[in-house]
Amino acid sequence: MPTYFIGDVHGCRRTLEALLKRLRPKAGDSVVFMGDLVDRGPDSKGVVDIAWQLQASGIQTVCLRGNHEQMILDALEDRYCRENWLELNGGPQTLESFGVSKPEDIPQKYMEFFQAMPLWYETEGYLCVHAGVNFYFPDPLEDTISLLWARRWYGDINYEWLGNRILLHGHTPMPLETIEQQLQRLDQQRYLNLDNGCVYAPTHGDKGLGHLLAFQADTRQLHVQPFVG
Ligand SMILES: [Mn+2]
Repeated sequence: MPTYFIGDVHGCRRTLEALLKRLRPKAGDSVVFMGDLVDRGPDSKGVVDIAWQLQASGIQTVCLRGNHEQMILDALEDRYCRENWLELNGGPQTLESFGVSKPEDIPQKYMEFFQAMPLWYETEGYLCVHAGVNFYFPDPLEDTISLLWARRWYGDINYEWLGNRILLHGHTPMPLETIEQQLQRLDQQRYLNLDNGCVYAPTHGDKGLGHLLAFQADTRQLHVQPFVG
């Protein structure tokens, strides 16, 4: 019953399909998405639909909320957030995947899904967050802004609080080489980034980015799927 943790998909539906074709998860297995399923890439709707198909086929599927799902929710509430999402954060591609021109027209069941996404998830000794953790909070999992947005927190890790858990996260694209080094030092450092910037393959492929990653809990194997355009 393997558990697979999948990094930031960002609408790269074809790449996700290629990765799942290799992993072949079965009923009873678990798939955990690290957030940012949507925005920037060509088919955000299709990525959410795949997550729903996995769940429907008996695979326990968890989709963490990333800052990009949060931005869609916020776009409905606030004009500044809406402009920010549309101008800087790949919102138009997401709207296009739904065949709509404004966030109000995204079907309600998708918005309810984004709203219901958990901000963290713990399983088999792995604590999963989208972005990071604010270790200066009395309860680090209560700083929801950091769970969605934090960067550069490795130096702040409170190992006493973390205990024997390993922190998995996404959000900050890092070169594959860096991520493979983290994997080698997993027992000492106890963190692993699963965001290799899949969606940036066309623009930053030469900088070590551009793969969709899946980390398999039982074997500690890193599955590396190159971007499929
Ligand atoms: Mn993010």
